[in-house]
Amino acid sequence: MAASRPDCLFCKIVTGEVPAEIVRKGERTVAFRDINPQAPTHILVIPREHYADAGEAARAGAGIVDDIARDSHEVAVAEGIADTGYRLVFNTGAGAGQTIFHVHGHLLGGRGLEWPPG
Ligand code: DGP
Repeated sequence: MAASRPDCLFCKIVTGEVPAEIVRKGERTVAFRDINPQAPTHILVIPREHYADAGEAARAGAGIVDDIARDSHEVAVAEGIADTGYRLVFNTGAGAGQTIFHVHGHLLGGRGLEWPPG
């Protein structure tokens, strides 16, 4: 883990170097709308500090995954999708579709969500 990585797109969103539609700034996380939404509500919730993926964040033992889950729920309430149901997804590893290696929870809602996901 590094506090910030100069070559990381999501670290640059945290610092404001790269613009994003930010919906929540927390002490330990930042939430912003996904540039390529897969649902009416599609928000990415990321820690301010750099961890490559959910496994690395969990192993750090700093409560990062808890922070993401808690703050995602808060965003879901604010977005009005907590009552109808939402999905919080961590693509972990390239084989699972992870393309940005700064851990992020995908908060998806606002439509019916099928199971299993593709
Ligand atoms: P993943 O494939 O799980 O690593 O998800 C990465 C997500 O990041 C993907 O849904 C698209 C989103 N994304 C990529 N570049 C940007 C960007 O510059 N701004 C925003 N807001 N989202 C981005």
